[in-house]
This record gives sequence, structure tokens and C-alpha cells, in this order.
Amino acid sequence: MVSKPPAGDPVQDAPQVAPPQHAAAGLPAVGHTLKIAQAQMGVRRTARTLLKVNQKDGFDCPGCAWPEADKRHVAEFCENGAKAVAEEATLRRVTPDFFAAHPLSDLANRSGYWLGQQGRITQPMYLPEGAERYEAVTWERAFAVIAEELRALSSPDEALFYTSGRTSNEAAFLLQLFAREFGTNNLPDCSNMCHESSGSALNETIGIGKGSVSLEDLHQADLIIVAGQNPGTNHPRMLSALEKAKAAGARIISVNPLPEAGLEKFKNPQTPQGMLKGASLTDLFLQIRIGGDQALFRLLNKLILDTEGAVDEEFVREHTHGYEEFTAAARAADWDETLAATGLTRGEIERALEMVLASQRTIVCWAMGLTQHKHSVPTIREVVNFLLLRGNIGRPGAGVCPVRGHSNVQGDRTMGIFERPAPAFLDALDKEFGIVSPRHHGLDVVRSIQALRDGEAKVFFAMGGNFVGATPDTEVTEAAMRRARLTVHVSTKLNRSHAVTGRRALILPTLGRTDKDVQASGKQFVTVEDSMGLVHASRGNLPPASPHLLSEPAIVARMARAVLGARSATPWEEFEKDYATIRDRIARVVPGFDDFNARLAANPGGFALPHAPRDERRFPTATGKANFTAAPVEYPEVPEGRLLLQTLRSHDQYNTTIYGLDDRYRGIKGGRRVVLVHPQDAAALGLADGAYTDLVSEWKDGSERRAPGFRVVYYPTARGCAAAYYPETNVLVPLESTADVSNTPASKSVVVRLEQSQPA
Ligand SMILES: Nc1nc2c(c(=O)[nH]1)N[C@H]1C(S)=C(S)[C@@H](COP(=O)(O)OP(=O)(O)OC[C@H]3O[C@@H](n4cnc5c(=O)[nH]c(N)nc54)[C@H](O)[C@@H]3O)O[C@H]1N2
Ligand SMILES: Nc1nc2c(c(=O)[nH]1)N[C@H]1C(S)=C(S)[C@@H](COP(=O)(O)OP(=O)(O)OC[C@H]3O[C@@H](n4cnc5c(=O)[nH]c(N)nc54)[C@H](O)[C@@H]3O)O[C@H]1N2
Ligand SMILES: [Mo]
Repeated sequence: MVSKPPAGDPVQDAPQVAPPQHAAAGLPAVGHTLKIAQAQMGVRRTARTLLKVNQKDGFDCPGCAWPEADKRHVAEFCENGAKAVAEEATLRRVTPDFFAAHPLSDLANRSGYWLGQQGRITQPMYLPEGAERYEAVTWERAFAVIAEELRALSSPDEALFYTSGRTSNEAAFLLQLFAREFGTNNLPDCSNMCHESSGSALNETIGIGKGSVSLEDLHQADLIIVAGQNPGTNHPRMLSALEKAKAAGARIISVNPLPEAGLEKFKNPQTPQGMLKGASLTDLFLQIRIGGDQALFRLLNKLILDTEGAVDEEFVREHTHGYEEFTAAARAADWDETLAATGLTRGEIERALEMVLASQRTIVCWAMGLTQHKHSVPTIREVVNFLLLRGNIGRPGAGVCPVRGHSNVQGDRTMGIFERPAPAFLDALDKEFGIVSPRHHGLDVVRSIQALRDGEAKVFFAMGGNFVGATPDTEVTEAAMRRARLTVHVSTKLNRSHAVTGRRALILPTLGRTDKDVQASGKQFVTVEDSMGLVHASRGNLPPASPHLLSEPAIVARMARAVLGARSATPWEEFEKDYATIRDRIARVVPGFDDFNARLAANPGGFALPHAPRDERRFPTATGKANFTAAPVEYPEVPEGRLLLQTLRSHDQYNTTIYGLDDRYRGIKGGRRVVLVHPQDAAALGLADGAYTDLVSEWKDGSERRAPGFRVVYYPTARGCAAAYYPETNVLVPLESTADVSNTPASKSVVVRLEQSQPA
């Protein structure tokens, strides 16, 4: 299988390379932000919009899920948040004329960057069977097409309802209600590709799949370990929290195969002092080999057990289960095996241990570097073992901190967007609405693709996102999507998923976070939940990108009426008119949301959801205690002459949305088809810096996948490892290569061969 870059792209991918930087944010970041924002929004709109980001009377930044401090800055956004806002609040428009000028074959030949740059979609568009072009369609007709196809299915389980994590609580609640009234739990979401491994590991061990720390905890920690995360690019506001923690005396260990600029030094653009000098963040950099984290934490656990008085015995006795089995496994940890798995030295691990033992309050933060491997779930369980040993859960300044991606991905799950819902959740839903939800599990992202591929799923509906762009095994996935009878995308901007369609297709344009949302009862707001379980309101203030847009809750409500008709007793019309009525229902179905509307009114900054381990050291697991686990240690084995490739984000992208072709901190400019390789590994493979290579992934069933024409960049990554950007490299990730238990695509461990070639 070979995947070439789309040929119709006018933008040349011609990377230039300079040495990587050692500090993040500061003045260049501010200048860069304004340039990008003003190109899309103009000067006045830029000022007016950016001043509302993350303010109590404004909208939640559509960038990441990092929380806002209670005391806000005037400019409570980061460089990359501003890019996300500019991308949505752009003045560019994609009208029906655009679709008349660009047939499907043309759209399919464009890069994701080009598609995104065309602007906001203004009208519902329909691609009839066999047609070459999308044509404008009324909303009524669009919903009639959906109803026709959904009603024609032989089982509700032939439909798939995907959600990307930007969707509000209100829209997500309605979507899962609709799916269950319709009769399926097929609610795959972006979380399946993202923090599913965290949720799986945490649910089992501490009884709740969410992080246990607040911003205040970070500020109070003695030691913060940041593993498998690049906050300088993906959660820049986190750097302010790390800076504050450091100022209060915390130490930071970074565990990463790459030396990421943001973790080295942070020049806070919000303080004059920070702008000039900047604060060093990392005290100890553990340049780990990809996939070595479970081995590292296992050995640290053994070393803690071997140290007199290091274990919090009272906590272990009162609050945990499975200690004996765990200690037996941990005591067997082996230095030599750990050094081989991690690529670290004995001295580095001993230094880490000293810092761990000196800390009374430890937090571990992580993101995709820990979640997207075959052994991600046992890796995160080992992190939990590590924290439990010293009683670091459920006390100030300590805990687990999975740092979420999309701005409301955590809230969507809370609202019931999950293919394997808890029976108690369905019971509450059924009682509230007088329905009978299906109890059998639905399909996650990977299983949805398999079902489309095998003809078992026939209608695909997406509430946001870019399904074919974000999922693995691009060629398999695109072929699968083309087999669908109908594909529907609720979207703000064009992307690859609009060009790779089923037999019929619909694009339903919707309001974004920045748009004002007015319904029959007046101006509406929506709510979101951040990475630390804080729920708050989000209000857009810009005139909508077009008068033809419907909000996401309105789209679900109208779809439900068209599809379910008299079968449904749910007041969909009322929900569309007044979102407060949706929140009243959420309050009665979802734990922690009692008096939802009243609490929002009383707390403009939002309120925190309950979290039993954090709040009362209570662990709602099967054993009623926090569970130690004792999985065998795993790490990827890489055959001779091959490298282990991770697929990651550049500084100029938001997942599949490409803002530009630079990755400033890593010294890359003007192109994305680069592969970062350690100079000695590259030399051993006979590849000079600047040489071009094909990336060929080798899967255990003997199949090969190829991404052609990547410029080799000599880069100080861990030995034996390589890195290249997603989504260009998704083609290399086999659909079957997933994490055990969570089924998350193993996008951070792809065995590749590098073959000398030329620019694609
Ligand atoms: N500007 C911007 N912000 C974003 C996004 C975006 O695309 N752009 N995406 C959002 C989303 S949905 C998400 S999920 C988050 C993603 O946030 P991140 O997880 O920070 O994103 P990645 O670029 O995938 O970076 C993975 C990091 O893990 C490291 N890593 C890779 N493999 C390993 C390993 O085996 N062990 C260790 N210890 N480290 C490893 C990589 O070197 C890299 O630093 O960001 C969110 N915020
Ligand atoms: N190889 C590889 N693959 C990965 C990853 C990786 O690290 N490596 N990361 C994975 C992760 S962590 C994630 S979260 C997924 C992301 O998967 P998705 O969430 O599906 O992808 P995005 O690129 O974030 O989706 C962008 C699209 O969302 C639409 N959109 C934007 N705002 C709105 C809105 O307000 N409403 C609606 N309805 N639509 C909107 C726009 O049309 C835009 O084109 O990708 C995963 N895929
Ligand atoms: Mo994500």
C-alpha cells in the first residue's frame, strides 16, 4: 500500500531545517499569533475575538482542554489557542459556488491544509448518488435523506454516530439520547484514539477515568513528572502552571524521547520578566526510548520498595488492594532489562529516584506519548502503582493528571458519548425519558472502520471532526468509508472526510464556539468540562459565519424528529428552543450535575464535578479500594535495521487542521514531510541529513505500508526512534495495531524501514 500526498495542492512542501530551539513562547510567539489571526480575521475582529477567549463572559477556547485559573488574565489564551480561534472566526467562506467550481474529484486531490484554508462552510450541501458535485440543499431535505437511510437499515446497529471532542455537553447529551432512542450504542468518539487508555487504566485502578488534580494541586506539588507530552505546543497554558509550581519550589522531570523546547525553558508572554529571561522548567530530562515507560516506572517502584520507610504503609493498608501480587512482580524488575527498554543510564534513574524520594507530593502528567502504544494500559496502571506506593492520590499537591486533548472531550464522555456505557447511566436515561436503551455494547472507532469495511455498518454520521483524516490505516479506512450508503458530517470547515464519502453524502454546516447562538427563547450558551473536571459556560459573541447555519443541538433535535417521528416522546422542539431545558435533563440523569442551571448562574467561573478519590480518598472500584496491578513488563521490539516511529503534532496544526507548514521550536520551516532521526541511526542506515526517504511500515502479518518522500532531519531524539507528523503518516499505522484493552491505535509505535528515495 502506498499513500502519496495529494497532487492538486498549490503549496510546495519543501522543508528547511535549522537547529531546534530551547525555549517556548515569549515575544516571537505573540508576533506569530497576531500575524496568523489577522490574516484570517482582520485587525478589529482579531482584537474583539481574542479578548473573549476563556473569559467568564466569553467562550471556551476551542484549542485544548487545559483549565483556566480562577483569576483570569486579560489575554487568557496562548499562541496556539489564538490560531484555533482564528481558524474558526476566519472571514473566508465556502459557498455553494465553491462546490460548483470544485467537483468531488478535485476536493479529493487537495491537501488538508488547502481544504481548511478555504474558510467556513455556509450552507447545507448534498452529494446525490453518482453525482460529481455537492449541491446546495434545504435543511428539511437533508434531514429527510438521513431519515430515509436510517429507516432503511435492517438494524439500528448498522448506523454509526461519531463525536469529535469539541461538541458541547448539551449537543453531546442530545446525540447520545437520540442514538439510544434509535436503538444503538454505536457512539465512537475521538477519545477512542486519544485518552481511552487512560480511562481504561484509571477506571480499573482508582474507580474513575478522570484525572485527580486541580490547578491548585500543581502549584503545590513537590515533584511533577511530565511523561509523553509536549505542552509547549499542545497545552501552552500548562507552562504557566509549571512555572508557578517551580517558583514555589517544585521540581520537574520530563520523560520524552525528544527534548521538547517548551519543557526546557518557558518565556511567559504574560509577564515582562518572563518575556525577557524565561524560567527553566525541567530539572531532569529522561530521554526515554519510545515505549520504555512501563519498564521505567516498574523499576522505580522496585527501588521505592527497596528503600526503608519509602512506602506510605498506612495508605496502602487502608486504601489499596492487590499489594502482595504487585510487590512480587515489582521486586523482580531487572536493571539490565530496564536500561535496554528505556535507553537510560543507571545514573539517570538513580537521580530520578532521589527526586521521587525527596518529594512528599508527586503528580504525574501525561498525554499521547503514554496512551498510543500496544501496552499503554499496563503502562498507565504502572504509573498508578507508582503514585499509590507513596500515597500520592487524594491529597493536596499529588495525583494523576492525564492532560486531555479536545476542549470538551472529557465532557462528551461524561454526557454518555461512549460505546460501552455503564448500566447505571442507561437506567437513569431510560427512567428520565421513558425509553429502553440497548444494553449490548456498541462499536469504537477501530471497530467502526472494520464494520464499514465488512459491509456491516452502512450509515456514518459525524458530529464534528475529520474521521478519515484522523484514523489509522488511511487507505483501508477510506475504502471502508466509500462503502457506506450515506455519510453525514456536521462541520465548520472543509476537510478530507468531505471528499471521501459514501454513496450519498451530506455536509451540515454548524455554529462554532465563537458564533453567537440565538434560538426561539433568546440567546443561548453551552457548557463544557475541562481536563480537571470543571464545568463552565461558553458564549459565542460573533455574528454567525452565515445565516443558514444551525447549532449542533438544533441539528440533533431536528434529525431526531425527522428520524423518530411520533415514535419519540422526547420534547426535541423544546430542547432546540431553550438549552436550559436540556441542562435540566442532564441534571436528572448525570451524577454531579444537580441544580445544573442554578449552579451555573451562581458560579460564573464554573463548578467542579465530584471526584471520589480526590475529594474523600474513596475508590469506587470493583474491590472498593484503589487497585495495585501486576502486569508483565512490555516494551516494543525493533528488528535490526528498523526504527520505531512515533506520529506526532507540529507546532502549526490542530490535529488534522493544518495552520501552516512550520514547526518553529523544532527548527522546521516550510514543509511537513520530514522524519526526525538520530544522526548515528541515520548514518548507520546510510542516510545523510537532507536525504529523502520512503517510510515503510512493517506489520507482523507481513503486510507493508508506505509513505513516500520524507526529508531526513538529523535530530537529537532517543536512539532507535524516529518521529514524523500525523496525519501524513496515518497510512503507516495498521488498523489492527492497537492498544490492548483500550483498542486505541498504536500511533506512537510503528516499526519502519527507511528506503532512500526522492521528494514525493
Ligand atoms: N496546538 C495544538 N494543541 C493541541 C492539539 C494539536 O494538534 N495542536 N491536539 C489536542 C489533542 S486532541 C491532544 S490529544 C493533545 C495531544 O498532546 P500531546 O500528547 O502533547 O501531542 P503529541 O504531539 O502527540 O505529542 C506526544 C509527545 O509524547 C512524546 N512521546 C512519544 N512517544 C513516547 C513514549 O513512548 N514515551 C514518552 N515518555 N514520550 C513519548 C513525543 O515526543 C511528544 O513530545 O493536544 C491537544 N492540543
Ligand atoms: N497517527 C496519529 N493519529 C492520530 C493521533 C496521533 O497522535 N497520531 N491523535 C489522535 C487524537 S489524540 C485525536 S483526538 C484524533 C482527532 O480526531 P478528530 O477530532 O476527528 O479530528 P480534528 O482534526 O480535531 O477535526 C477537525 C475538524 O473538526 C471540525 N470542527 C471544528 N470545530 C467544530 C465545531 O465546533 N463543530 C463541529 N461540528 N465541527 C467542528 C472541522 O470541520 C475540522 O475540519 O486524531 C487521532 N489520530
Ligand atoms: Mo486527542
